[in-house]
Amino acid sequence: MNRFRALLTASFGRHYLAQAIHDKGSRSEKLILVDAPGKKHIGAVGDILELENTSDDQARMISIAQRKNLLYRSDAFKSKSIAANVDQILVVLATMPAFAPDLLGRAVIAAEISQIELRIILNKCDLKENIDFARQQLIPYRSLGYSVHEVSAKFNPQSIAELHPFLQGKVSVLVGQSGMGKSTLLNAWVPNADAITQEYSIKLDSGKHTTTACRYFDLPEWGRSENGKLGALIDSPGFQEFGLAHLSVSELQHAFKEFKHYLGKCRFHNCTHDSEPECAIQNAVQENKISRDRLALFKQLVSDSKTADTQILGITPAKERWSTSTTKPSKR
Ligand SMILES: Nc1nc2c(ncn2[C@@H]2O[C@H](COP(=O)(O)OP(=O)(O)O)[C@@H](O)[C@H]2O)c(=O)[nH]1
Ligand SMILES: [Mg+2]
Ligand SMILES: [Zn+2]
Repeated sequence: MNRFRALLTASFGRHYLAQAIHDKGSRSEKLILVDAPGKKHIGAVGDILELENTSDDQARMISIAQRKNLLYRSDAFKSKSIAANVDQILVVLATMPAFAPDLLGRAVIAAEISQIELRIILNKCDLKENIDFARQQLIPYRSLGYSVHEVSAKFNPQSIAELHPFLQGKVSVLVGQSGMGKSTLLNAWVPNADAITQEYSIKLDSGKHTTTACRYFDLPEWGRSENGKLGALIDSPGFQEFGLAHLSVSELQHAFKEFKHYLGKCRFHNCTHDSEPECAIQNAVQENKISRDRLALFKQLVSDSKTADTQILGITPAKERWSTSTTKPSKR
């Protein structure tokens, strides 16, 4: 039996494609259909697999190498893996249509929990009339230290090229609501992205157009870092919900960077920073040291987390959610 290592480069539900990894680290162009038996073998784009050939272009999944991290979406009953082993999250926002600040806030928390670098890309900056409003919404994030890159994927190639250094040698995952310009950005950075998408689609589902697939794209030569590693982009389906319901209250409050200084200083040690007296976090909001919106997001996430605990008992059907973790998703 011929066993070999491969990179999982496309996923559509439980259907996976992989490409063999050669000894020197380069990859075969041939797409292999992966048969993943059992629930133990839930893969994600970016996973390193051990495969065993069953035919010329098909293989069985033997194992998944230990992950650095994992981005997945989940509801109360199941979770769907999206991307593994990523170096950074690129949150794609647009001036028009206006982006959902709640999704950005959640993406930032997800990145903090998994210790993944995050960059905010504000696209469609050619639409000047909406730019000030968008910038205003990003002020809290800029002051927390997150990089914001203003670009126009469609009309300003220079603005896109300026991001090359930040993509070199890294595996970046694009996340965002649909309509923000994710595909336009991907095409600007990876000129043959459409052709590759087509190949993945044909192999995955015999030509049906799957917009819900996750796909891995190598960057062109400019994406190579000084030590020779070629960067990549992972495209994920657009989302409207970014659920973090699996996080505990303790995990949540540590993921809000600006809370750090105040934790442990509330009157009650189990303070939920909601309406308790002498709460250091609420006081900091009063003094404009913490943004009101960020505390509101924290409360919402705590509430989501409690609702999910109820949903696990099967009381209410849950909506689909997005989340990240450093481990495999549980049944939740
Ligand atoms: N004005 C403007 N429109 C853009 C820009 N980038 C993308 N678009 C348009 O926004 C729409 C959505 O873009 P698309 O890349 O499909 O978004 P996705 O759903 O996030 O993949 C399309 O009509 C694009 O032509 C930009 O920089 N400026
Ligand atoms: Mg798209
Ligand atoms: Zn408090």
